[in-house]
Amino acid sequence: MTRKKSRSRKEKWSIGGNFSRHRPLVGVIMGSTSDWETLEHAASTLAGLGIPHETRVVSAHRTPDLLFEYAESAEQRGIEVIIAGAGGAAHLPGMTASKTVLPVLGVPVASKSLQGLDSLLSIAQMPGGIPVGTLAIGKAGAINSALLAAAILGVKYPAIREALRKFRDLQTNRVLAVPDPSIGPPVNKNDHGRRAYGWKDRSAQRRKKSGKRA
Ligand code: RP5
Repeated sequence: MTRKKSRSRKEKWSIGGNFSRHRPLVGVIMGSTSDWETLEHAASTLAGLGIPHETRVVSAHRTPDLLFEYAESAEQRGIEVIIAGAGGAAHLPGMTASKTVLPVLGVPVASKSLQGLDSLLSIAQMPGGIPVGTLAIGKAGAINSALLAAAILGVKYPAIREALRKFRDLQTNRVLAVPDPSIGPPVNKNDHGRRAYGWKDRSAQRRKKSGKRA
């Protein structure tokens, strides 16, 4: 069900370059399938920007050999940025970073007992010498990990840089489109920022249903 949700999100604001046949540039890994709920926001953001990526479950504690293999082979396989999300004693991002010189962006997944504060500290408090770019806990961090990956890749790939610029413009337009939230969004079908984010014009839907014209 969640995979379906990601596809529709991609369709709503796909603004990226034509990288569809390209090898994955970003590896999105997570410690458990339960982390997908969070990391899918990284994946769908990458998809929206047109950045080829792969998604894998790699557990630092339960599949340590797989983690080493993944991190050691990533560069050779053409991966340029790794996004690693984990919760609790979140060792995945740090251990991955210790086995590759690729940039590793860590996403702290909200844990049940400590709401992700444990994940955040486990990921951020790396010893000097092995950095992990640590994002915010949960969905915001997952989205931002993808945007940061885009910014890193954008230095080398102009199409990704432009996709990121477009994303930022759409985001700005979305905010400016609603100066007063008590009034609601203007009914303007040419508002690309609004449509790009799948903002449903409910009053238009209601009018259509009742057969009334605007
Ligand atoms: C961590 O333990 C995972 O990253 C996950 O966030 C957490 C719980 O894992 P499950 O018990 O849901 O598999 O390693």
